Amino acid sequence: VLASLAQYVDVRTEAKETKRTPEQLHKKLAEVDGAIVGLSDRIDAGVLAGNRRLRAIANLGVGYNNLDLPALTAAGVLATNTPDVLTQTTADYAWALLLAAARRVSSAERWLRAGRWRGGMRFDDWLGVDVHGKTLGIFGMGRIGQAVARRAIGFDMHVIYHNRSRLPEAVEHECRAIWVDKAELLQRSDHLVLVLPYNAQNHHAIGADELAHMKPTAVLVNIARGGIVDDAALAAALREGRLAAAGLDVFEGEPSVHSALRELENAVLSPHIASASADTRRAMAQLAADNMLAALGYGPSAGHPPSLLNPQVLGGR
Ligand code: 8YV
Repeated sequence: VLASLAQYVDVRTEAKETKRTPEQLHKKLAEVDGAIVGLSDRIDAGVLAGNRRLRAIANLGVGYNNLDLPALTAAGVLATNTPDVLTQTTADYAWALLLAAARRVSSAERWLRAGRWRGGMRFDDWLGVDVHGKTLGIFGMGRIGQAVARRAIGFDMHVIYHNRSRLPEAVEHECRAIWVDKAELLQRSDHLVLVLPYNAQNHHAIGADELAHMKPTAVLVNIARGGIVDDAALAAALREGRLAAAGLDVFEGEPSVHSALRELENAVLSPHIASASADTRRAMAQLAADNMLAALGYGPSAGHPPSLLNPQVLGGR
């Protein structure tokens, strides 16, 4: 990927283990024509202030709530993301979390590794909840939500979904999914997967009230964004048995994770890795690189980045 960039532009790479501060970002962005950034890089009017050089930001991710798009557009900076290439891998991971949480995989493994499987085991030890044959709720039915739904067919599940807008009938039919309102989604879902984009309107879309309407035998999976779920309210529901289990890949304020969640045996937790397969991460990096080159006017799609988020900027150039 780097070589494909280096054919046309001077590339600077940076190992980044800790989050960059806005001041560091401001300084870095002033020195480059384009930057490939990650979700922990918040690109807003502040970090762009006074920057006359920057022309493109390529986000390494499909979700781009880290980008202030109006600010980038106002500054004349092209912004891109990485849709499609991660859809299937991310949908696979929703299932990994759902199955692991429902069948208590992580907790059982911890128990085994701790050397506690010594004598016999009771017939009714390690009982989980079933996934097959149940009703799967999907909150957010974009590309990834639809890919999650299609996999449910193999588990003989009924799929209901909630989305701002209903899908075309042909897509609903293909996914065998039925639109319901949010209240019905919460009440009827045996298990619920969150795949909606994060924005100010859906901050804590799943909070104490919503959790109170879910079944106590339900598993909640969040592969969307931290902030969509009120993590403190979720931890309380899990601790008090008002929800069977949760599979969480994203957290409010990540990389720190609410201590109450970390203590729970019925929460399967992972560090935002839903798109992390070798093939998909390579494809994401290549798409980000292709977007960057095209935005800077190089390569086969010069001037037309494949996944441009603010085409208005091109009109203004
Ligand atoms: C991250 C994601 O981009 O695409 C998204 O929206 O959340 C992930 O794929 C990935 O973890 C790289 O930071």
